[in-house]
Amino acid sequence: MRITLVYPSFGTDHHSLYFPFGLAYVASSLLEAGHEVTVVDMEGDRLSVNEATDRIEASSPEMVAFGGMVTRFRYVKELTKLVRSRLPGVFTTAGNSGVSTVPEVYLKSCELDCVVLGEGEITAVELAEAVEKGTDWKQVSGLAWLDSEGTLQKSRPREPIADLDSLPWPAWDLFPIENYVSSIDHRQKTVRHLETLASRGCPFNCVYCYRIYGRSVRRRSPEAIVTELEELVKRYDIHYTGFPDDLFTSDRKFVMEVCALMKQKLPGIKWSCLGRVNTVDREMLETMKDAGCDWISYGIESGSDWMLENMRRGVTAQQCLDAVKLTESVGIHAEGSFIIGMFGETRETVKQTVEFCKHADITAPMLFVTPYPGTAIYNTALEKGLIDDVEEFLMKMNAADELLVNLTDFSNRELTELRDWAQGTIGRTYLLRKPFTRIPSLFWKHLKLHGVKGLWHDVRAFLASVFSRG
Ligand code: B12
Ligand code: SF4
Repeated sequence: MRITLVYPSFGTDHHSLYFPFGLAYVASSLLEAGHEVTVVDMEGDRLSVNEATDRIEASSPEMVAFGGMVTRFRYVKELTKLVRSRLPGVFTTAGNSGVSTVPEVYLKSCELDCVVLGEGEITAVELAEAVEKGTDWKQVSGLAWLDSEGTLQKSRPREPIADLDSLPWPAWDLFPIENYVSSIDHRQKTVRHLETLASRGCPFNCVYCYRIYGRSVRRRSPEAIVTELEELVKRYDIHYTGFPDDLFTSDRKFVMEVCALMKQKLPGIKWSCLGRVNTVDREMLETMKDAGCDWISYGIESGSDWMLENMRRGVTAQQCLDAVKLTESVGIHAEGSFIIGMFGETRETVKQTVEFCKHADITAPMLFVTPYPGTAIYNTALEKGLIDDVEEFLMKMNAADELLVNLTDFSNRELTELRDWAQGTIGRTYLLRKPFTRIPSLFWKHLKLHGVKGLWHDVRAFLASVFSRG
């Protein structure tokens, strides 16, 4: 069957590219099942909606399937309508975190015959087979659709894939892979890079987080991970990699095994991962460093114990500080991410976050808390009537640098001012500690990433920190 997979655009003016692993895994499973698969990658090829629609049409598909996280809803909406008008008989579906959390909104607003809930590889293959053979696709597990009355219907839930090593490697070559490999990486560095997925799931329970793979963690074998990385080196000459799992460091033994094998088989390769402050220790970090790890991003989120408790983080600000210092002390760069505007946020808690960053000597963008569908705070926001119209909310989503839903007692203006002040103060303190190296390096990074707009953003944040009050 001819199937076209569509990766909707990221929707920002950034210059780095993130490879869509989910869609690439679905693509390789469909290929393995014998289908003819085309990818229309709006992100990797920088396509406009019209260009993407032309390419979809030119691929003469019998089925079109859309990926993209919840922030790309508006593209799925627009594209599915265009596809339906140009290719009326084609079967349309979509997968990923958006459709898995708010399937009804997607099905009502977009031209989709059904959506794939959760892990997509096996469901997509069974769905394609049913559509191709003309059998009743509603019998396939892991799907949702609207019945003739417009009511949401779901088939049986799909069982998680027990053995991740059984999956074929992502179908990198169906995508404009060279654009990804040579793009600026997430550290804003220019180095040939491509990441790999080591595990699915996270055992923790933070209230702002949605885990498509749930709380029980499935891991690939270290051998399979390293063999895949060796292939990436051979095929694409990568020098840098990473593990964009929910949480790479959730199991110490696993991390140690992966590191031992990477050290042995991939000596020159450097890498990064997402970490959690209560899952690392000195020996583990030293082993990671020894195996090439040079960057860990910790979700710190707040410097206030009260806010961390509100977020069900299960860690204290002191633990966060210790982990950042420990990581830096073994020679790995520690990056922190921060959010502002959680239920219960006050001027005092924001000041604690600013103080935290001063002590930790780190800077990071401070993003507005957004109650993404599927999270505990989304349900609370709905209950409190803070989201009137879910579709409108999805249409506005982007990268959380805009305030979409205010969960605090501040007015929108107060919260935005507070964010600008905190962001600016954190950045200014960080830069002025080593002005001759840090200022030029930050400006250069932002210029590379966002052009002149990025620089202007920096200058504004700096001025805000000087002139606004905390
Ligand atoms: C890497 C990553 C990113 C990368 C980009 C990834 C990309 N290429 O799109 C970066 C760092 C840029 C990023 C940014 C953001 N991210 Co992000 N990100 C992730 C992360 C950690 C891994 C994604 C991944 O590759 N997973 C592995 C693959 C294999 O899984 P998958 O993508 O879910 O795909 C499977 C299924 O979804 C399904 N599927 C997927 N696509 C398709 C398509 C079809 C046709 C079918 C049938 C099935 C299907 O099958 C796949 C295989 O099983 C996830 C967490 C996670 N573990 O998923 C968060 C996550 C997706 N991100 C999230 C968020 C909130 C964001 C941001 C909004 C954060 C922010 N505040 O700015 C931004 C959005 C920016 C934007 N403009 O859109 C949330 C989404 C929440 C939600 N309810 O939807 C997640 C779930 C994190 C979380 N735990 O809350 N992110
Ligand atoms: S934020 Fe990180 S640690 Fe918390 S539940 Fe999500 S993936 Fe796990």
